[in-house]
Amino acid sequence: MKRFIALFTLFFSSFAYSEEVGLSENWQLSFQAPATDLMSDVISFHSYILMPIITGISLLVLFLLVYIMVRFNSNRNHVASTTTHNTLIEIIWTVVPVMLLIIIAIPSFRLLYVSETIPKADLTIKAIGAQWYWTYEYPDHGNFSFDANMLQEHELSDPKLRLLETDTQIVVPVNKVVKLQLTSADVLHAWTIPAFAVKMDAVPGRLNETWFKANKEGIYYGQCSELCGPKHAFMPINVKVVSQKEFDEWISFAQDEYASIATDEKNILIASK
Ligand SMILES: [Cu+2]
Repeated sequence: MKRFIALFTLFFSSFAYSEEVGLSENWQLSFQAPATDLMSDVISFHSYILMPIITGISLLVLFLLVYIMVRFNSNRNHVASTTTHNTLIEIIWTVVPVMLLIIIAIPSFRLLYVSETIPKADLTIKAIGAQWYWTYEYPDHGNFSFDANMLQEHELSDPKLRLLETDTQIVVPVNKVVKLQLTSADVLHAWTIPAFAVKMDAVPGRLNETWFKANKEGIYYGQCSELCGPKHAFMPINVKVVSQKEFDEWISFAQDEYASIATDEKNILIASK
């Protein structure tokens, strides 16, 4: 009985989402807590439209199977029925699935449209995938750029978020539309933050665009989501969502910090020539 209750709770907890901000948790079945309106809508779509339909279909099929096994087994039916067609049933099993698909398609297309249409952006960030790290540029803020490399296990502090933490983080202000431009320096990568409902391929020689507007401060974690080579699992993504004031402070820090790295690299290049 205990096991049954545990399974039951597990099943229904899949309708809800984790409360941990920006992070998955052990034994989690469903989504991370949403941090954008788009992700909230995706979760509602899953929980209030898809799950009830799927559950209804599964229960109906299960009921029909059990009913047929009990009612029409050979012990109870010595002479098999030879019925082959029933017009009414055929109309029902064609029309009902079509209606269900339409019910699913309308909100699904709406979500697709929202995710594809970029509103007027408050800031632009360019992410460049590379084997096996991400480079970020802030073209609206002095065009500084920096790399984000995964922290090794001995570099992690508590709580140890293995394969998730990077040495630098992109910082964005809360409740602002961020336009994200994506490309790659070598092979296909994909930039993903589950809590934002953002997943976009980074393709060499092509500039993809997507957007997000985070409505909760916190650190959000994601991982490269396109098989890009042996270290595919080792190029995580960190986004730190902060207040506008903290963002402005970070920008002035980053302009000094990362501009000097760029100058150093340039000097090394010049020196090596
Ligand atoms: Cu990758």
